[in-house]
Amino acid sequence: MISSNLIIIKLGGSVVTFKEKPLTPNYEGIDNILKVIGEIKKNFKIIIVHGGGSFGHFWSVKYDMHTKSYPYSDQGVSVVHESMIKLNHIIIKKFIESNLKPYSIQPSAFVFNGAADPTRIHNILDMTTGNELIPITFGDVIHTSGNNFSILSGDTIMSMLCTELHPQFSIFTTNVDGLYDDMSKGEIVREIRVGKTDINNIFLKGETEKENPETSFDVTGGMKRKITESIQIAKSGTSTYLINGFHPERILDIIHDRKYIGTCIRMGSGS
Ligand code: IP8
Repeated sequence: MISSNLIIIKLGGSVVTFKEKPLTPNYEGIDNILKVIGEIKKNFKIIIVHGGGSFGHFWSVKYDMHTKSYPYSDQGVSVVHESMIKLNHIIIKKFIESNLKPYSIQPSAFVFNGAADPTRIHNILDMTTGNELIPITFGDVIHTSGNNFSILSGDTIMSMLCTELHPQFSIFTTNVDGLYDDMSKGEIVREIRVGKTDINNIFLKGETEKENPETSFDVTGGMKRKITESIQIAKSGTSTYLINGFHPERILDIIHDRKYIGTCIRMGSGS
């Protein structure tokens, strides 16, 4: 059953930071999205996930850490985690300044041994009921088992939350307008129907196109991971939208059922 007044939004690392400039937040990028979130808040419960951008990814590359569960260096684990706490703190402060009552949640509060705990996830939703809080979680390095840790992408967290909570809208913001089936023509795929659209070409482009800045300097898989997670979300009944976070008004276009620029990934049935 879809939760008709719930929206879960991923703030891409390439929107909230300057991805090619180590440890540099993009305050303007954050501010612009906040204005739109303020608008949405009038009618929706909101949960936010943000990515690592030039904070988490910068250090994950330096310490050679990836999504694979592995006994990475303790120093690397500490430093990557600290950088994500720092970025989260910057974003949380911005939300507070905008009177948007954020509540920061580390993913280790609801992910154990690499799997999400459904009860904890429902607790996150409960927090938004009857008050104005906006829970905000983020991609991070988390403990898996024994000495092992792994980088958990905010994209995977999106899928954990959405497949459990069934929001009306799941929206990924990135620094590109959507998915392209032909980068040279600059044409955006408006809709992918899971089970109907042949996604192989789109997958390959997302993985190999060097022109797509979202895919460089990224230990969690860039656009390809977004597609994989979006497909999981679509299969659970929620339509997912990939849009350009530097045009956050497109989120309003989507929720008001207006024409929008972006790619929608949804289940194959229907017209
Ligand atoms: O940017 C990655 O999260 P993502 C988090 O959402 C780290 O994939 C620590 C690199």
